[in-house]
Amino acid sequence: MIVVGRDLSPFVRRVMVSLKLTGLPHEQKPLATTTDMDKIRAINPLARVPCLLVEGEDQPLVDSWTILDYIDEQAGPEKALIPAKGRERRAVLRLVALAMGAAEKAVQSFYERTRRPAEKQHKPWLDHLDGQVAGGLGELDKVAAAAAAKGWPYLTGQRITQADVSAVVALEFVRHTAPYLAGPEAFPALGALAARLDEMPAFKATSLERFK
Ligand SMILES: N[C@@H](CCC(=O)N[C@@H](CS)C(=O)NCC(=O)O)C(=O)O
Repeated sequence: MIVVGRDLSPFVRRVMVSLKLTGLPHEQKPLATTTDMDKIRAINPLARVPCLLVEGEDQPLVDSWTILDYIDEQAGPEKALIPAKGRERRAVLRLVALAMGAAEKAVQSFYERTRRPAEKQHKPWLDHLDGQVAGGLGELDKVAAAAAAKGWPYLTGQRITQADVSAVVALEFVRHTAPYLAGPEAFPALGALAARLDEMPAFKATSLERFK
């Protein structure tokens, strides 16, 4: 399967990390929304990344949620990153939704600041977006602190889930695109989780360092 998009996108990066953690064979076509829009639109009518091209499937899969669902199905129940059912599943989904909500708002804030001329930017709207980013990351930080206090290595217990992947990817995207919101001191418990996960090959291979 081929992932379309660059790891700079938090949605693409969480797909790439998930593929690496589950060990499924994959390639990447690193098309950028800034320079390759026509090629991306030809694959996804929404003109967004990520998309997943799967041999034998009629259509590309679009949206990271859909792609992660496919990855978990292919990985099987032992390796799936989102638990199949029950409280465990809801706990993970809640954290993933917080992380992706923060990431979506961070992307909007980034587009406002980088794609709109300064005189057309609306400060109250930017502040609102940044407040939503800080709200999501702040809640994830509390969960990370509570997990650490229980001696858990990951946000929801002893094994890594999509909650950890999406939370760390969201934090690192915000650090990269809005350092004024998430400097090294901010969100310390989530930052400690990120520092540990960054040592894993799946996170190292997709690091945002190369976009600096
Ligand atoms: N909900 C989507 C969000 C995807 C998304 O917004 N991707 C951004 C890149 S970070 C994009 O392609 N933006 C181009 C645009 O919307 O113009 C997902 O989870 O895949």
